[in-house]
Amino acid sequence: MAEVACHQVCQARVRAICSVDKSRRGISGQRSRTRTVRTTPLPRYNVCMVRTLSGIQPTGNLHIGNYLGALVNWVKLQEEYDAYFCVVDMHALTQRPDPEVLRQAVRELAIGVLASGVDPERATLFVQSQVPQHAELAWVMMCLTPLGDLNRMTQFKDKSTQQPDNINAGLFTYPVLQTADIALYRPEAVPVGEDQDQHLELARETIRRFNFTYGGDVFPEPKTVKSLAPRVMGLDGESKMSKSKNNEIGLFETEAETWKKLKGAKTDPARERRSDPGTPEVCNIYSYHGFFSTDEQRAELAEGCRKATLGCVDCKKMLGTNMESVKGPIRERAADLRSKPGELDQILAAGAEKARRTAEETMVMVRDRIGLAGGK
Ligand code: AQP
Repeated sequence: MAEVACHQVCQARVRAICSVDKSRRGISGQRSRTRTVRTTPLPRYNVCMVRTLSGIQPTGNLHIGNYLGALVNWVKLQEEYDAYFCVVDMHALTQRPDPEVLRQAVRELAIGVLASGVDPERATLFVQSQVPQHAELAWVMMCLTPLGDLNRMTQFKDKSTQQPDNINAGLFTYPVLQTADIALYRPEAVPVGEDQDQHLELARETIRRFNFTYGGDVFPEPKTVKSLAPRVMGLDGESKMSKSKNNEIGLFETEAETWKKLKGAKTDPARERRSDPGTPEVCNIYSYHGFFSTDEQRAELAEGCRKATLGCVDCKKMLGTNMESVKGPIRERAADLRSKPGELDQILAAGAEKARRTAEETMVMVRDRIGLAGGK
């Protein structure tokens, strides 16, 4: 295919992937009202594939917010894109974790990503610290990022409140390292949850500034691929589900562990007694049904809630069962991967090798443009 025609096909594919197809089914196969990404499988190593990059922090146990907000998307994206998925352990340093805990968290996270369906034959899965070019490009991007832009980042303000005894410079410059993570692989599309919108906008601005300052053809300006579940709320119903907020349903939790959490979770406050009618749309538990239950089940639950013919416990039980049908197989695959540590090592080593090659190609161009040693 001629280069121009190939580029046009790629652009058309980005537009198709970024569009919404309401007719498809949700994660557990049921008809869903949530936004879904259209997928048209391509040959595995199509050179024309548009590149994408996304990362996840090894800061605790994966939860269903990470799964619905990021991993479900990744599994779809690997069919469409030349996908790079990264365990961002350098970002996790901003929380000053115990070294052994961090090492273990990296492995567990990689296991979770693979068990959720990311296929190392299709996507490149790697650990950020195995590609030193991330830190190198972060410094370049740091020198292009106005302090005022970083001052506006709401995540820094949130994290500073969460860890008042450890407000370090890494926490402040976190979005710059994230800009480098993205730019290094020159992706044309980046999937984000709502919590990352502001950081991606900053990354785009910094990339524009680099291109304007040093010449416009090093980095494409990545488009956003909206997540299927941009903001999954925590069990408290007050803030987004977060590893560090103790409001999560863990992806690897057993059915019994999940039930313990669901049992005590808040529902519509109007339903004090079983005979009190409620409003499903204001109930956090009902919002989870949106991801795990069928249209028919949701209609039945909504009617039962409004007419007070169905109690919150029954509603939670159905949710627990439906969640388990998604989480159970993931737990089994994770257990299998844990039993083969050598296989995980090989996957991560191969991923890192490929990521380093791509990253070095970028850095050769960058060093050349900005006047550092080591350009072409
Ligand atoms: N609640 C959520 N709803 C939808 N998407 C979410 N993501 C995280 N929480 C939700 C998406 O998961 C990906 C990886 O996130 P991360 O772990 O790297 O960082 P995070 O967003 O800061 O996640 P946590 O759980 O809140 O971690 P901590 O508490 O350590 O900061 C991203 O794509 C994110 O959008």
